[in-house]
Amino acid sequence: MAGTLRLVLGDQVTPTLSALHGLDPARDVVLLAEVMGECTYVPHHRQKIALVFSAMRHFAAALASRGVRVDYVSLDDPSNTGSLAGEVARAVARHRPLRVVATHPGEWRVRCDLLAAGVELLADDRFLCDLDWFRRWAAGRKQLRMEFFYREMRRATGLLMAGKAPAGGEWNFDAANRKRLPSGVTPPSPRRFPPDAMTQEVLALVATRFPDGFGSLDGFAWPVTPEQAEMALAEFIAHRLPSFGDYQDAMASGQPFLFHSLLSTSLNLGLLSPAVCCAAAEHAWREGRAPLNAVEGFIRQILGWREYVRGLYWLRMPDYAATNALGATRPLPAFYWSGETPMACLASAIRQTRDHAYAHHIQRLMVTGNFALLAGLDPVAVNAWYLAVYADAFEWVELPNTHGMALFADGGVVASKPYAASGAYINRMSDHCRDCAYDVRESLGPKACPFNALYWDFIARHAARFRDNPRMAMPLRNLERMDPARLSAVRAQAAAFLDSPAVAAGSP
Ligand code: FAD
Ligand code: DLZ
Ligand code: SF4
Repeated sequence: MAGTLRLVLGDQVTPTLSALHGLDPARDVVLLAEVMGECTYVPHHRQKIALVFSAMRHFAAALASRGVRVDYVSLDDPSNTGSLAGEVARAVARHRPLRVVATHPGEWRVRCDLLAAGVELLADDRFLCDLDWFRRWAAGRKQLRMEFFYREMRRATGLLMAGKAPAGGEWNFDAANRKRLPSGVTPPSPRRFPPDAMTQEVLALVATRFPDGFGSLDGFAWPVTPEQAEMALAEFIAHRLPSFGDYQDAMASGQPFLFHSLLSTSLNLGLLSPAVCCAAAEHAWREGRAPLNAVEGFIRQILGWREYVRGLYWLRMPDYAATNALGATRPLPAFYWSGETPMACLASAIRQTRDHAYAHHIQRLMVTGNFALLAGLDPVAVNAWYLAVYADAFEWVELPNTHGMALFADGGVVASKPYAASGAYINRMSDHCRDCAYDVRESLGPKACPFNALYWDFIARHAARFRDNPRMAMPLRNLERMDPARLSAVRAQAAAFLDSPAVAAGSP
């Protein structure tokens, strides 16, 4: 008979995890389980499955080397039930523990399954803001704006503070962070980690069990241990953080990573702590190794956005996922899986997603997200796509970003206005339009950039809803100024495009 059975989930590979607090190596057992149900609830990118399994296996080996009793159920175990609840039940029968505990999972669905299986859930303390603090912050507020949450977090943590004032006199340097990548600038490549023997075994397993799954396994190079994640952080701080701010919103053909950190997988799996990332960035600024606009921009993403979306997810779920404020119902086009579209910006973002299980924020928000918003794609299908295709996607962080920020399906909880843009934005921030089959300057005719007609159709379709939103005053004024005959033609063009084979529905 065991003392406590301690379940560790795939995104909980953190040595200091609450589920491991007080572990008694003589009596307790740690359970990790690779299960088919978690691999198929959305059609995950194969690199994501491999990343989770490899991180779990490395974590299990590290625990075992410290003398911890680890019960590891592999996907190929003939007795594997295929579900986390099933594996907890089997492990209970094997070990007959006094209690079963786990750290609170990162998805509502898993929370329900574990509670139903009798697992005691402990708070997840791997974040900078605890959920009670967030609830108190949110209580009684009409609007839950990230910017105000972020300022509170700066004050609470002391990060980038000069006494009671923000360092540099401003809370937010976003206005300085919107540069296009100049031609001739090549960002330094991020540190990548070639698969070791354990990861190679996982890659072979995933290739065999998911032969037709979405995404390439070639070039898998994610950090899978805390040591690797720390090396990735150090490399980012030294070589790419200094330009992170300037080119944060830029996009460039053939440059999937630019100056981004690629740290989201390590943060979300728990290989790296958000406090360590923020402290390393602040330290670089205090030593004069990175400018304030870069460091503030990076810290805001982690201390602000990442903590904010987590608080919001747990505050609003499960109702949050069921909202559809803009009544969007169109199925997901096949090109979201294949990348086969003449729209160069979309093709680039989706092909890179297929190759690397990665796209940076502006690609997710202003290319694939913007298209989904303008075209009125069904939020359930879009949310499932984002949850599937990115190696860093776990519902607590994916859903508020997709449903709220990109799709405005929550009616304006996350975003104060929809992030809707015509082709002009994409042209300003990237070089994609140069090589596109469409002409970004045109809104009408066979060569016209589809984003243009879709944008005006979107604004016209939702004009009544946005009339009271001061942040939408400018596009609405421009809509009113438009010649009615031209507007009708533009809207007809948008409708014809949406009904054309170019956006026909499809699955992976
Ligand atoms: P960097 O640009 O280097 O940023 C540094 C870190 O800040 C990231 O590693 C991440 O941990 C954090 N961060 C940045 N922006 C956000 C944000 N909006 N919300 C939360 N954390 C943020 N991020 C995920 O981690 N998982 C997701 O499933 C996810 N889905 C998204 C879906 C959409 C539609 C959008 C618009 C954004 C999504 N994001 C998601 C946020 C962001 O795009 C990714 O965190 C980022 O692209 C990861 O790459 P990076 O590590 O190079 O980030
Ligand atoms: C994403 C994922 C995958 C692909 N596989 C597993 C698994 O086999 N076992 C596991 O414990 N977790 C897995 N995960 C993560 C879960 O789907 C889910 O996102 C987390 O449990 C939420 O905390
Ligand atoms: Fe994208 Fe339009 Fe530019 Fe083509 S012209 S790359 S579709 S924004």
